[in-house]
Amino acid sequence: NEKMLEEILNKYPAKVKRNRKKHILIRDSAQEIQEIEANTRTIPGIITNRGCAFAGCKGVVLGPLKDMVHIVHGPIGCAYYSWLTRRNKARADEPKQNFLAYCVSTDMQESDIVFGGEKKLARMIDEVVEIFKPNAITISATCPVGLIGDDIQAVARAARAKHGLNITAYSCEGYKGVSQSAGHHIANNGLMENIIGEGDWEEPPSKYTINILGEYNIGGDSWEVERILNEIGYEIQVVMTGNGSYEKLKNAHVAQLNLVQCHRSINYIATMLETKYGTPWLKVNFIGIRATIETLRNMARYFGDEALIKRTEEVIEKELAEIEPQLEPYRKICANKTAFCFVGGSRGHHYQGLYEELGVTTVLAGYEFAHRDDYEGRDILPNIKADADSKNIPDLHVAPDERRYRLKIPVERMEELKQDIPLNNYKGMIDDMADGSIVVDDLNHYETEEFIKIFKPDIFSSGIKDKYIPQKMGIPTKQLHNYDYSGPYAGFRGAVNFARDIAMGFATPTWNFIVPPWKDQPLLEGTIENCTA
Ligand code: CFM
Ligand code: HCA
Repeated sequence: NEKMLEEILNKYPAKVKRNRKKHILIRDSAQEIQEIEANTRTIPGIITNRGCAFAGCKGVVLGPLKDMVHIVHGPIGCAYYSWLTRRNKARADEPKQNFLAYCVSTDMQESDIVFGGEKKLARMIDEVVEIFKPNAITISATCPVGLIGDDIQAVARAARAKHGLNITAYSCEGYKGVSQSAGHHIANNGLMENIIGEGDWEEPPSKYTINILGEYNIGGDSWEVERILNEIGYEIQVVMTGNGSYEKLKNAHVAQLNLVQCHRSINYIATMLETKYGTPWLKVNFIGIRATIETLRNMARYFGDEALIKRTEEVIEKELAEIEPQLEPYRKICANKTAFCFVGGSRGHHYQGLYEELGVTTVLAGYEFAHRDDYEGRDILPNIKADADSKNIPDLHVAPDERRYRLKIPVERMEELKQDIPLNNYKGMIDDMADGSIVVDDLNHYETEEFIKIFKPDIFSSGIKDKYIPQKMGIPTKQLHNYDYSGPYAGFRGAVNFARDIAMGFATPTWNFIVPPWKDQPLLEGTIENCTA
């Protein structure tokens, strides 16, 4: 309640307290609007889980595109850290066109910082073309590149002319934004400007051609989603960007519908595709059984074809018959448990439904770097004031493509559908949370410990940086970023994998060997005055 929150915040200096107070709320559905501050600078010195703009651009959005070589211009650490650690899986469509297992970097040294690294970068591009012959190349900038003023855009333009290959540069220096979110925006702009629409296709290859946006094939998630969609009869042009490729991305403009899984990282492309090609987007969620079913039904409604609607129901029925018996033993173990669910920019919301279906209540959730609309819903977009940090990354000016713009469905039908399905829209996380639960933006180490002491959740789901805090307190954790060698968790079969993994967490006796601090230390500390005994 309010008092306990106040106590946590009281440990902060006054200025920090004022700041953090705006990033935390207790869910109360009686209030019509609950506002939260998000996408602002982290207080220096607070141990945050956030990453940088380079991580969002190269690591998240560009990195999974498999038939391109992604050059990291900078000291080796940034390249090394973003070298498949996110477990975005890929299989080559064409022989020898999957370069994800390589870590390609200019490995800048002190002398490059002093004398400039442009020549070294140009030489590296020549080498990459010669050795790998990739379909395209990206160059991502790390912090020192911007500080010393290397003009990577000029190097890319020259290399493009020299090699006749799509070579583009991304000025995504780590400091370009307050988190990885800025890097998503930079990558979205670059892909839209330089790759999407480059292909020469004019028509979709099948009746139900779609793109999947904001799905990165972590632990194989998009393979499970594609399996289901293919079975129903959809043609997937490209997944952005999990297991995606330059070859498929360049013809993404032909799709009749764009699905958006992670809105936070890719809403920019979704809206630009609508403006330029007239393709609507549908907010989907393939995490959780109910969410997957609802998504499949919404897709079928969009296309409105009786045969497709029937086929959708058949597939749902068949899939449920397969997974329900498998889920049963795990459901027994998971019943009546509680969870914290703190992830980057959309999973903190997406996983709550899956938890609930397994009997686990989310008592605290939040995002590292999401924006207010991810918490409060898309309708509040007009109320968000852009600050200097968010203005740093310009919105691209996109206009309807004279030749290729087509209305995919009539305007009236679109308006009608919008009443029932999340076309070009989405709800926020706050709306879906139970009264009394806590929503925290940019949760830090101190608050993690304090909230754990209060709620003593049965499981803590987050990332590699914060998972050791709860573990040391005797609480099982579930990595919801790269899934810790497990997955897929999406779709029907993924739900079974997830149930199995968290049930293992609950059932393992390991945690009984760790004594949490509240079992051998008093939660309240103090002295008793005037004690005569
Ligand atoms: Fe989207 Fe993602 Fe996420 Fe994200 Fe990420 Fe990720 Fe994430 Mo880690 S794109 S916002 S920048 S769903 S890498 S696959 S798990 S923080 S919640
Ligand atoms: C990133 C990638 C990351 C990190 C995960 C973590 C991922 O932000 O650069 O902190 O555990 O999902 O791999 O979000």
